[in-house]
Amino acid sequence: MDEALRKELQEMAGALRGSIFRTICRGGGGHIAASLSIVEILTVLYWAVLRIEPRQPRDPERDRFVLSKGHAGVALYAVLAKLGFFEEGVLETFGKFDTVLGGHPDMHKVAGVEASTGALGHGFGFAMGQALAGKIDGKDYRVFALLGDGECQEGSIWEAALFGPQQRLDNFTAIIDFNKIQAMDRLEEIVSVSPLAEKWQAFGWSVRQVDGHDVGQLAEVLGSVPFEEGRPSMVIAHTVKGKGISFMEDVPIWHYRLPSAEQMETACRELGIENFSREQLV
Ligand SMILES: Cc1ncc(C[n+]2csc(CCOP(=O)(O)OP(=O)(O)O)c2C)c(N)n1
Repeated sequence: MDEALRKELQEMAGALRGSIFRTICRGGGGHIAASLSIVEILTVLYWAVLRIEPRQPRDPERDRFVLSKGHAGVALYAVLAKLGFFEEGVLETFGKFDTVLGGHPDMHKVAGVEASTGALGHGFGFAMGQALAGKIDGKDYRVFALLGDGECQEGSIWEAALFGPQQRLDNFTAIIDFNKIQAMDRLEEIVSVSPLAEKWQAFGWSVRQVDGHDVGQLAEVLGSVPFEEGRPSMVIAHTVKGKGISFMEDVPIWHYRLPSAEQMETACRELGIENFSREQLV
């Protein structure tokens, strides 16, 4: 990848982490580690892959992105605000009464949100329906969906996993945020999904694995879909839950939690946030 582009994407990812942190702290809580896990994936999708126009969020020709792990909605809000789907100031209403920015995203309230998600296991099939509709209508838009690894325990995921290859949905790409943690514990301690790549291959998907925090790898892989004609693509992105804040990285307890004043200070220093205080943020 061109060095200038790599730097630009990494800087954007850094700015988004700052935005996520501020939004959640100001709002009094949120799925912080789950949101930090997917920052590079969203950055590369929105700034290097998706064919979208923020001023025309319902353009029938647009590419679609569905955040199937809807509990990480704040990461999506940070992206949509940065791109101008809505004013950045709206982020300050997160966690407040009557906000349009719920803990889980609502497609009827927030421009740029393609599906109301949060009940795990449903966004994936919904997105696949959009891909099927695109095929039926003879459109050339692509559909992308981002899933959690714990979300892959849902039965509905495997129903859709059967359907995509049968329908030859090569306009559809799924990405799994493979951080090896689900909510407050490790996948291997709850219900293992291993071996993940082999499972998707066996279901007829064309699978690639990447470092989910390496913008270069992500851009190369997501920019080359479909991997095979006639098959849906699956990108297994190896990530670290809580990425970017040292004391949150790979620590399950940070699924949904507000840092203490001291932790906030550390996090702000690491994220390059200036002029902070717990009083200001919360
Ligand atoms: C159908 C359903 N069951 C339970 C939940 C509660 N829940 C929210 S996040 C989460 C963990 C999901 O794990 P994973 O997909 O790995 O996401 P991550 O922990 O990596 O953010 C659970 C069980 C939910 N949102 N939907």
